[in-house]
Amino acid sequence: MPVYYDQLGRSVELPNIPRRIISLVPSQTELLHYLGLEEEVIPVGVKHTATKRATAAALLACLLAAAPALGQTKTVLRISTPAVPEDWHVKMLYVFRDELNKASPGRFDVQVHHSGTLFRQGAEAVAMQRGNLEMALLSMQDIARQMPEYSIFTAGYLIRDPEHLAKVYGGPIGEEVNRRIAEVLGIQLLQAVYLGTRQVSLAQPRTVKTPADLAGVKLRMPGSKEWLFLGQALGANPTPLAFTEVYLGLKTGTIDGQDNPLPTLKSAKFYEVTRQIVLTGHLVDALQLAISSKTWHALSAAHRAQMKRAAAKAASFNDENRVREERELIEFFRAKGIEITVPDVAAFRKTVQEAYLKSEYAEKWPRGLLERINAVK
Ligand code: KDO
Repeated sequence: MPVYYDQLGRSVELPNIPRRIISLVPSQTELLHYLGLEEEVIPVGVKHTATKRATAAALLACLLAAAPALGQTKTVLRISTPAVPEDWHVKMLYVFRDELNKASPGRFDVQVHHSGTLFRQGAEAVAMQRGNLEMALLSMQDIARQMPEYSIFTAGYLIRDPEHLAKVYGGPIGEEVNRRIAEVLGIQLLQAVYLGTRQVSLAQPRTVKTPADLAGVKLRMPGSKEWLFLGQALGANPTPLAFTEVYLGLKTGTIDGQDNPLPTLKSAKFYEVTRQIVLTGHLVDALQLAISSKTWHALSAAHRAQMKRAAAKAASFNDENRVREERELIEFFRAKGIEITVPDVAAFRKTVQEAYLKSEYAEKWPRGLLERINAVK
């Protein structure tokens, strides 16, 4: 039996609206829209505890009051990301938009702002907290800046592979972390997506077997101390630079190298100014599709559910394409004349893990969380 929700997310039962009135609007969908209601089909036999009966009179009054306005204003959802349009996680945002539009035609105006044109990289979380931005693709490094205990998610060689990543963020650990982040930061993490496995790339080739071989290499990292620490743990000389500046930095020699997953090297065209890729695989990295609590709480329960479903579809699209590309790109880069080298990954893992474990970051990690993450199979 269909259940209808009002804008506060309360479910209501529709009264018998006289045919005379129904004939004023072209379809049941539009009628619901004018009433400020939406439809969600709840399987027969599932009891919806919050169901409240609204009287026919109240709904009719609501219909008559809403009729002249013919439709409510759309909720604008601006999504900010530094990524370029060719990147899977930007393409994914259009999947999110289209899925949401399919579920709720005309209700949302999803605007994708890529290439850091709306907010610069790293500024998105604060913009959301100040009410200046509705949505963003955040990194766990952005979160850790305000919640140092979650720097655990920025540690190299912690998450093992994309499956481990999906299980950690999509299981009880993710649920707990998301709840805490919502409470403390006023930001809801809708969906974790796979950014990829980060590798080191260099503008000029050199022998890199162990972290000692990266000594003195100006390795570009995004501009926060959590990122710089990762560069340092890898043995390099970390140099902060915004994502949008990396191509030029590699070309002009301001930086010697950078670290990013292979699909990013392709979409942002870094490979054009790269001579060597060192397969360190040092960070199996996630991004979080996030929405400000202010925007989230203004939505009905049904809209929130639609948004979650749209985010999950977008994530599958992104994750499948990224994982596939990571497999295929080695050959693509080789064909471009880029040298692909395999270092002593065990040596990198040991050095990086030790650096994290004895850092001030590890002191703040929630007790037992490291063991719980490692135990996720
Ligand atoms: C980068 O700047 O290297 C990085 O990979 C960091 C990520 O957290 C994320 O911001 C990403 O850039 C952008 O989405 C571009 O892919």
